[in-house]
Amino acid sequence: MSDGRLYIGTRRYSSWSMRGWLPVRLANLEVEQIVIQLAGGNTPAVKAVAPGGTVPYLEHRGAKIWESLAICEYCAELFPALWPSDAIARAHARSIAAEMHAGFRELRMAMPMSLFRNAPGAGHTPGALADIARIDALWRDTRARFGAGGPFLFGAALGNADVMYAPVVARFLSYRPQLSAEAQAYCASVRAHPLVSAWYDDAAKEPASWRLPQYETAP
Ligand SMILES: N[C@@H](CCC(=O)N[C@@H](CS)C(=O)NCC(=O)O)C(=O)O
Repeated sequence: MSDGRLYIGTRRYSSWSMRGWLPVRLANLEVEQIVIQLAGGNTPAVKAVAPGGTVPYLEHRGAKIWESLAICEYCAELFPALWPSDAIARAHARSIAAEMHAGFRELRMAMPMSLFRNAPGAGHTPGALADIARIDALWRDTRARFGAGGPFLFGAALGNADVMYAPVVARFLSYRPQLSAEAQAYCASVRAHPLVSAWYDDAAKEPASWRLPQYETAP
């Protein structure tokens, strides 16, 4: 029986939905999934259901959660392994997750997530490249300090910090900015995770009529 609902948007474009869906699946929440075709902003069907007017939006056993990072936190209450068990590592994980949630605006604007787009060189604005340099350094530093024992930011398991950066990985795979060897290896590991692969597979099955030209060809 379902314990609630997870509303997400068109998977091939909705980076924030990916950040809500992954922890829900990692924590094995039993929720009905409702996918809303996004209109590219101000989608009436999203505004009609989500308190913040955006997806992802999770309803679970009476809880209503409408920010992706808050969904990560909620899922970690039920499945604590989504954050590192060590307090210092956990503080670092929360810092980098929050930095993603609040920042990297230039990257997000210049390189919108479009899962099947192959556009090396597109969107390489100075601001986006500065964000990418910060992310590359942040991933290398995190892996060097906390990543021993596995391919993800905090080792063997994909956790909330990786979840927050999974759509960044998707962007890097489309737009192919220059990255360190460590960052490239990290991107390959995230892409190969079974749940990330499942997200891509589900996205590929969405109707062609849901595609938005502005995310397939521009910038
Ligand atoms: N800060 C929000 C951002 C969510 C967001 O902006 N979602 C986009 C889709 S990726 C959205 O719902 N846009 C409204 C629309 O397209 O109608 C979060 O972390 O959940």
